[in-house]
Amino acid sequence: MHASPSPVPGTSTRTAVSPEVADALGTGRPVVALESTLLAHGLPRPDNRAAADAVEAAVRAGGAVPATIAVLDGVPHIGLTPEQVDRVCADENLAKLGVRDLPVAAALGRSGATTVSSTAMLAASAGIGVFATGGLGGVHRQAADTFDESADLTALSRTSIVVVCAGVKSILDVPATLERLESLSVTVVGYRTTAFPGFYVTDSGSSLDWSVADPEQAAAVFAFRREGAPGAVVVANPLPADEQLDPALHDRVLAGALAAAERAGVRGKEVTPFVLDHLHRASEGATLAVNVRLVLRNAELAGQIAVALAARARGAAR
Ligand code: PSU
Ligand code: MN
Repeated sequence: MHASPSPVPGTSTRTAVSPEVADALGTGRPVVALESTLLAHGLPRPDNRAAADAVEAAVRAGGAVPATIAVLDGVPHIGLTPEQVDRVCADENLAKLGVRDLPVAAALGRSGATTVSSTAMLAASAGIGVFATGGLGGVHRQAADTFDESADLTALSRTSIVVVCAGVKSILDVPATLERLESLSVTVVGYRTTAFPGFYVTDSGSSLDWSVADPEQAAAVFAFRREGAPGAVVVANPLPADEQLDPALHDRVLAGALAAAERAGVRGKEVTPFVLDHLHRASEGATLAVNVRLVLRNAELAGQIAVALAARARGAAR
């Protein structure tokens, strides 16, 4: 199967949509976007390759068509062939592309993995309503000094999409990130909980005002959000307590990872990959297993929400 470039309304005519995704979008079947930065920069090689397949399978288990997004030779691809996923997972020098990097990659013909910010933007422009990831980027713990705040936040303030995640990465300042999400008017709901999840752990310690009980409610919230104001609906989906990382282990390895990043003088977009990699090593793979598990759960729930959204659209058309 080859992804033949087909133009998407509202995006560069050089965006390539895979035949399966184009067909699903054209016939109103549910589609879930998946990002590639978590594969290329968040999970170690070669485990990332199996994770990529498992995440797509989880979307299908939820009832939707997966659309993994990456930029290859300057062209944003929505839906990848197995060979293209190989490339994303194997290339050690693959760039990490946020929204601001997309025009440069396009102009210079470069390849890169897309973050939450750029994946959300490309997905929404292609008409995809639901996106699954692991944990959002946000306000880093030293942000008062470094100003390091993920572009994910501002992108979500202006992009109409549902993002299913396990909260924000626990390497961040979680309460500060929730404050920024409020300032930016991003809708945030817990999935069957008002305890905001803490990525590797079930409960971050921060709480939410709202929760939804099922995929239909999540889809309904998004339907109203889309009519009202641009911006995302974040569906925060916690790991069950018996599947989370041991919170004591979490706190111990996290402190070590943040200290190592500080000592190494890591800055900018290298911080998140560096800290995640350190955690995977320091926990002897425990954070890696939990990271993959939470992404799979989010992908399946995203598939179910996409199904509910497609059913609403059919109902409205009747
Ligand atoms: N979720 C994961 N692992 C990841 C990410 C999300 O489980 O590696 C990625 C996403 O692509 C997100 C990025 O956009 O981390 C945030 O990077 P930064 O903090 O540099 O904005
Ligand atoms: Mn940053």
